[in-house]
Amino acid sequence: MTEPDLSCTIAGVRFPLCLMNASGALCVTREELEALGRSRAGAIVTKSMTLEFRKGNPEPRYYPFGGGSINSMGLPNLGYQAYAELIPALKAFKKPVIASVAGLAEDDFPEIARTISKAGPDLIEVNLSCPNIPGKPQIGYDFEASERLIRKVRAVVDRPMGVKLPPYFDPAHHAAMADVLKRAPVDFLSLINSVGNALVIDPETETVVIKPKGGFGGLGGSVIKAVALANVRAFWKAFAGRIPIIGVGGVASGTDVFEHLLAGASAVQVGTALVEEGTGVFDRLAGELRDVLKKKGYPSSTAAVGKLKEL
Ligand code: RRO
Repeated sequence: MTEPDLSCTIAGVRFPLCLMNASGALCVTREELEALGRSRAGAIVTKSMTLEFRKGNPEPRYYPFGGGSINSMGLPNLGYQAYAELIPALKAFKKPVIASVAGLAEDDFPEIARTISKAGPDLIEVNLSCPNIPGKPQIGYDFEASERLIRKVRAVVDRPMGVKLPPYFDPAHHAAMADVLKRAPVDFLSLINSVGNALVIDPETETVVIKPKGGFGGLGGSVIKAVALANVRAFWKAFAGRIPIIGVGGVASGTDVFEHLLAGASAVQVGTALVEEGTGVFDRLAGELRDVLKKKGYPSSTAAVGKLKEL
């Protein structure tokens, strides 16, 4: 059998490999973004950007443990102007550049999006789901605010745009967000952000493991894979596969990628495994995915998308 094709196309943009970093993972500085450019990653995703430079929350603010990680980074980033200046240089790596847009207030989002769109990223990912800013609830859990914000951003960008959503845990919430997206359409979905406001405890020292918010933070890694798969599947079904999905959550092996594809993802992003392993993770995952697809008789990653069987 010839080698499986691991490329994909999302919102008209071709990715040479259906694997990339999750926003937040090794993508804040110019050096980190260029390292992603040089790596096997199929795209370069920026850290979510705000109007101003942010140092982020006090440390320790990231803690890996067997099975995953907890973080409360607090949106450390260079500020959107810096990313607007960086994007043209990042495009020299000949792979898609995805600008992740955030904000501390609703009107920050369109202001940032307008300028960043002009810098020419291939796609814009609007982060509706940061769980770690004290006093700021995740926008994706407020359906009216989400719809308002999507409309405002859509009106000022001329690049394909998608939204990064928080995990939902009830079909009523999947349906409510799907209704928002039917009224205020986007070009792709990134599912899911970390599982917000989890608490990891070190029983030895009897303490929390990260400093911000009394130890509460966003859970990532293998422990959230099942939640991520459920959200990918729910939205894939809600739109009968018509909105491309980037799966995020618990991807640490080629088999994990394959499961995201089966659930309905066209590509996947890697967070915890990238932070723990470095950019070599994309080579390993690409090799493992190729082997899984070969063994299963799929000619391409695209051929597996949404092919999950139900009982
Ligand atoms: O910076 C963070 O604390 C952070 C963000 Br913006 C996000 O969207 N998800 C996350 O787990 N951490």
